[in-house]
Amino acid sequence: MLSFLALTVAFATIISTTTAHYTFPNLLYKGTQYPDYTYIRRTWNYQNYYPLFDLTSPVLQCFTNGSFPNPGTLTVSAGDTVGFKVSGRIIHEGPLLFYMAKAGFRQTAASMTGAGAVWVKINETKPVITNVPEELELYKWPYYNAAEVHIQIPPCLSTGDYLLRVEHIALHIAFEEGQHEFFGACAQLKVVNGGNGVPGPYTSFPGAYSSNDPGLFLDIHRNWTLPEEYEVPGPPVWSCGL
Ligand SMILES: [Cu+2]
Repeated sequence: MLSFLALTVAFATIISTTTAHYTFPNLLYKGTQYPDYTYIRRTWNYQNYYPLFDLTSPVLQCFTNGSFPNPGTLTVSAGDTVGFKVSGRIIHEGPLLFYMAKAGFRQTAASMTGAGAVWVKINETKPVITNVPEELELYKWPYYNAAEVHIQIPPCLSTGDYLLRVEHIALHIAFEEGQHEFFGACAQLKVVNGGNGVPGPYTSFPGAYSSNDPGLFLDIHRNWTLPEEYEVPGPPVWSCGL
């Protein structure tokens, strides 16, 4: 009886670990939700939804490992908004980030790897302070519990092929060094009607983050009195200055 109980508890733990995690399998554009891994590279965890912990891994580039089918490339205009549907919901606390990388000479969105200093951060979200008295926490992560996330392609971005990288960093157990959980994916886009923006600074994956970054190694539950000063890891955001 005892062993049956132990087995049941172990099984329940496995189930909750799996269902607690999330991927970004569906692109959303102009009211259409595309099928799984259409225009989005199939991620290493597409079946088990595991978090990535290793900040030194090239898997961090696009959350792919080994080969994956070419998902195709979607044509969008600079300034358009695209989204990612979440498998389930983002049920961990932490920042949401977006990066873009432009295909180099003789590369396309489909052929580029995402290696090297090619990435520019185009958006990041910090926690926000709430003053609602009934809230247990004094702050909220804007994308906590989100079922989809959206990003505007910078209106001044130059025309060309790009990878658009979404990333959510879960910090609920980040009080232990190295216990940040990374989730994300890359969409393959052809950006048309672009502008003359000059993006930067550029960063690389791996390389953008280290395990003792103040935004990756902290206790968000206790002794954290100034969430508005939370430092989102990685380079500063580039925008068109609009
Ligand atoms: Cu987790």
